[in-house]
Amino acid sequence: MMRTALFMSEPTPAPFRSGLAVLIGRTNAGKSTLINALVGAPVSIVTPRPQTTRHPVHGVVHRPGGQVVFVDTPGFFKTHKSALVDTLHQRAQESLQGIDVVVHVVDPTRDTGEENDMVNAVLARVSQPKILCLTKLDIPQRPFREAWMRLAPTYDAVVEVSGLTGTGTEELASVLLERMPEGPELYPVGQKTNTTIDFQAAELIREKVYLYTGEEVPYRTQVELDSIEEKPGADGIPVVHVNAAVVTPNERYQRMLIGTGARKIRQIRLAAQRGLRDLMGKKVALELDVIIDRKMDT
Ligand SMILES: Nc1nc2c(ncn2[C@@H]2O[C@H](COP(=O)(O)OP(=O)(O)OP(=O)(O)O)[C@@H](O)[C@H]2O)c(=O)[nH]1
Ligand SMILES: [Mg+2]
Repeated sequence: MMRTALFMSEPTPAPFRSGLAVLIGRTNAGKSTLINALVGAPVSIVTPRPQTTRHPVHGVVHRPGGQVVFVDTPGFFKTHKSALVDTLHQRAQESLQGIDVVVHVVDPTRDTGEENDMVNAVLARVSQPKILCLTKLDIPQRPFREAWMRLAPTYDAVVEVSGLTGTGTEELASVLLERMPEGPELYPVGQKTNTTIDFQAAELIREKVYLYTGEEVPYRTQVELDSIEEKPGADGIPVVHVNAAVVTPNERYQRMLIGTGARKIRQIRLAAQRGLRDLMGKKVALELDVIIDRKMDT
């Protein structure tokens, strides 16, 4: 009798929830920075240049009550028309399939421009719950905050965050988790992303290409990883040998990537080598070629 009473008074445990939340927004809004803050690791590359993200990278947030898998997407960008821009917009839209919640990431320091009209057109076709996420909360002047706040009634919730400092990210994770369906873990405990080490290494090199080259050069390049192999160094300490190539469509871009006296490619290589060392936690020797693939020149 006593036992039954005790048993009856115990609260029913909350169900485990899991699902996919896609981050969508204009380019440079801060989607990748936010995903990295949520996960607590650099799963997606970040640069100040538009259209940095090219692939829908997953960032996994594990909580005792569930799991939220964030899907990063290429940002919408209106400035120039190219095959790459079209592909990126296509990928962003495809990322909305099979997801549970949509997070519209906006930068309240910038005007709600044409690119946001493109995002709104995509969001209008979405039936899943929509969360408005205003980021860059660490910047004191956010002149477009009020304009976005007026749109709050058209969303299921509004959250303000800073991807840079992490403020508000815990709240965003909770708001999303409570909207996820009941279900098992989608990724094993501890796994932070869906990408391979080869992909991460190639992305890290691409990040440095974006940071060290100007104008349209980053948009006329891709990075291919040829091999990653660990060998004992002269002092017995293992060295990870990474061979990769920056691929570009013609000699003009090749020259720009190599730079006078090969200074540009050396800068890229050394910065990438440092990044790879941090990523792998081991000594890294990076060999980086710049090669031409004329098929890209279409
Ligand atoms: N101050 C501040 N800067 C931020 C914040 N989030 C992102 N940034 C900066 O904004 C720029 C763009 O950030 P990303 O995270 O690459 O933006 P994105 O939305 O992923 O951009 P795409 O991949 O091009 O669509 C970078 O220079 C970031 O450092 C933030 O919360 N505060
Ligand atoms: Mg990005």
